[in-house]
Amino acid sequence: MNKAYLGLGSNIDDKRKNIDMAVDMLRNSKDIKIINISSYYETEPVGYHDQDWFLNIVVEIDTSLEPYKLLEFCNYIEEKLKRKRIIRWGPRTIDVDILLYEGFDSEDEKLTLPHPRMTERAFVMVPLYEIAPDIKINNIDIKQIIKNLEGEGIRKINYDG
Ligand code: GSY
Repeated sequence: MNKAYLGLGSNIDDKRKNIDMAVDMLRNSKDIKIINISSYYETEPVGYHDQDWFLNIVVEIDTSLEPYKLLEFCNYIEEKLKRKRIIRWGPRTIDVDILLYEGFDSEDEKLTLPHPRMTERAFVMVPLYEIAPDIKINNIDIKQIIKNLEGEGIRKINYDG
């Protein structure tokens, strides 16, 4: 089994339901074991601003799928949940991105790992920090990366009240 971290985000329709359905699909795969899930975060859109705020989480998994098979499965989840994405960087039903896959770095444009923009994005780094406070990305301590993030809006949600 290999450790990987996935970033999930939604900003169309019932965002929490979309995220929960994607997590259920991960959980129901015989090739994936969910190890940890961050809190939900409401996050300001990055890239294209004229759209609703996102709901984002990060999930830690152990998986027997090799990286490209895991990518296929992430794409399958997006298809299954009928991802709508009309504008690049624009609104989407669900995004399931591989952020990190232990022991596998790649510059392939189909699957670049670590995810090429993750260290600039509070909506990835803050939930990742919550579940992996000692991790390094490209040999840089996550605490250092978090300190240098721009002031992008992000708010932790407590659905349990
Ligand atoms: O890369 C994921 C899709 N996405 C997001 C996102 O998930 N959250 C926020 N806050 N902004 C985003 N911009 C894009 S594109």
